[in-house]
Amino acid sequence: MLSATVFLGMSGAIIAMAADPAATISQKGRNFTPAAVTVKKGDMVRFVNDDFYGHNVYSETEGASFDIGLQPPGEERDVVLEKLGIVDIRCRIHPRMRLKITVTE
Ligand SMILES: [Cu+2]
Repeated sequence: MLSATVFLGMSGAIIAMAADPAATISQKGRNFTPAAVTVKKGDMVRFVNDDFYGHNVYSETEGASFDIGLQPPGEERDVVLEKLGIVDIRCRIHPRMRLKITVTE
């Protein structure tokens, strides 16, 4: 009985993590596609690496900084944006990659 409860709890966590993203950004050909997107505060943004090499998405925007680390080809990473305004997003490996996310109420 106890193990069943634990199992259900874990299932709940997995379902929460698998929530649908408000926006999905593809990284392909050393570009973010789309290069600009608008989401609501608290929305999840999914980054997908559709290239044959790694990327490292990050932001140094004040109050919205994050770094998802080295992302191998084919992997997905999710980020929740909580700060209103424009979040400037780049890739540590490819400095010319630029993405602008506008977070609204
Ligand atoms: Cu990159």
